[in-house]
Amino acid sequence: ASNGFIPRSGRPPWYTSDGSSIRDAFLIGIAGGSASGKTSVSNRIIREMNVPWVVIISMDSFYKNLNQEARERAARNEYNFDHPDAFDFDLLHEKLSKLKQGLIVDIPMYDFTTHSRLTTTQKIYGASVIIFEGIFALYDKKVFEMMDVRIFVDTDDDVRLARRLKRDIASRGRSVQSVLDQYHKYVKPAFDDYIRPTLKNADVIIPRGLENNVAIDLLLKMIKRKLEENVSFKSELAKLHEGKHGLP
Ligand code: UZR
Ligand code: MG
Repeated sequence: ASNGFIPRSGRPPWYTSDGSSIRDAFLIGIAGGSASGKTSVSNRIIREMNVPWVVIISMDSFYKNLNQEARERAARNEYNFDHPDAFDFDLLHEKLSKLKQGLIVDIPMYDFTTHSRLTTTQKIYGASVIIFEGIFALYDKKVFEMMDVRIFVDTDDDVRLARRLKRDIASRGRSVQSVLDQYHKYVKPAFDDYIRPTLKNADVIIPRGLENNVAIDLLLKMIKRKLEENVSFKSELAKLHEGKHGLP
């Protein structure tokens, strides 16, 4: 995609000097139940790929802004944050499409204490690899069809519940009772009804999450190979079509 001139400070290697993009960013989706290890797997991929311009975007950024009535329900634990309706998939699609074209994008920032979008955003200046992680990463067709690799982290329910208990008590100031209540009321039904079925949209399933070194090593090799193929294919194309623009 040629986007005309894009002002930027420093440019990824696949931009020509006039600011046009000669290849799309590589988009990896990582889905899985709550506390399955999506964030940890994403961080490990980023660390081990060791390529510049790699970003993680979390589904949490795309929670809908709640109105007063919904905010009151949320305060009473009567709002379902584990349901697909809680997310703004149109906005998500718009932002990921732009990132895929290498454009600068403002990602919303969500404040879970007020259940609303902050006025500030996170600016992302074109990435070569975008990892999008979240419980519904593989739920919306127009979103998952954009992805180059679709991953589902498949961790046992009991392991996930144990982790969720620890995490919410340690970092979200919750009680055992409230975590269990939320788990039975929202988290478990959402997993069974909406999240687990997205396993069929995955290219790769990682059993046991971050503990699975063999699967993660295979995945890293595959991503690296795909990236190399993509770079060389697109650079050949670019040379053919533009003559003067080679990749560095
Ligand atoms: P993961 N969630 C929170 O409780 N607080 C936050 O600040 C962000 C997310 C919950 C969310 C969902 N539901 O169950 C889960 N609520 O985290 C998804 N309320 O996040 O995939 O990291 O477990
Ligand atoms: Mg997470």
